[in-house]
Amino acid sequence: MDWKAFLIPYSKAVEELKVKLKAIRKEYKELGEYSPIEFVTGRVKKVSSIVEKAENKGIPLDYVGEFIDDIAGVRIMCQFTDDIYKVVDLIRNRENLDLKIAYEKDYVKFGKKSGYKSYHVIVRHPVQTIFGPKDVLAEIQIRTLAMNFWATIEHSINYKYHHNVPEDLRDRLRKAAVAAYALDMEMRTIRDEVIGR
Ligand code: 0O2
Ligand code: 0O2
Repeated sequence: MDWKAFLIPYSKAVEELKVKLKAIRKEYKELGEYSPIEFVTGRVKKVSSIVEKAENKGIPLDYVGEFIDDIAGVRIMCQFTDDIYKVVDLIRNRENLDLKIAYEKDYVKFGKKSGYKSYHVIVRHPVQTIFGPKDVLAEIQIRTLAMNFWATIEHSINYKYHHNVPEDLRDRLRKAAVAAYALDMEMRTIRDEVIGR
């Protein structure tokens, strides 16, 4: 497998999506309005992680482009939980214009067992290559700063323990996720009260 060539369209998709999403933030700022997007990051999945995920899911390497949807990954951070849904609507408004939505996963309303919360929109984003056009699957994760704080630390703990985090730590992480969500709710209430004053 020529990974270098395989990953070129994915890296283009990440760069292009980042530019487009950052442009949305810029537009709000230029209009002097509040932006539901705080900041945007992106990455192409490491080859070792692609291979590991393919092995775990029983996906032949020739099919990873079709069955692993987060080889191209973009992450949007928001200040408040309601911003997440505003951003989802902004993405939905682009349907059939410069992307197609493959499916969505609402881990904000329905958090994962680990405590993970985030909204995932899996899109097909067209990129132009020297071999012609290619539709690339990309995962857009939308989360609050508190959800990002939790997910970033949980991810590194998972990595440290090679995905075998002891039950007591997993339990504490679940409790920390509840605390992070409570913080999101409290910040939203404070914001609403400040606006109402
Ligand atoms: P600016 O001028 O800082 O606003 P890139 O290639 O740099 O566009 P990349 O490599 O995908 O982006 O991700 P990176 O470098 O981790 O971070 C992307 C953007 O998010 C950078 O801004 C960071 O400054 C910003 N960022 C990262 N963490 C935080 C954070 O905790 N809070 C805030 N507000 N911003 C953060 P840019 O795009 O380089 O531009
Ligand atoms: P990485 O290292 O971030 O690239 P599925 O078959 O749909 O149940 P899948 O394909 O893993 O499983 O999809 P899912 O669960 O929607 O997760 C996709 C991505 O969401 C993950 O990619 C993570 O980035 C993030 N994610 C999901 N669950 C968790 C969690 O419990 N903790 C943290 N920190 N992140 C999570 P990867 O490939 O797992 O990892």
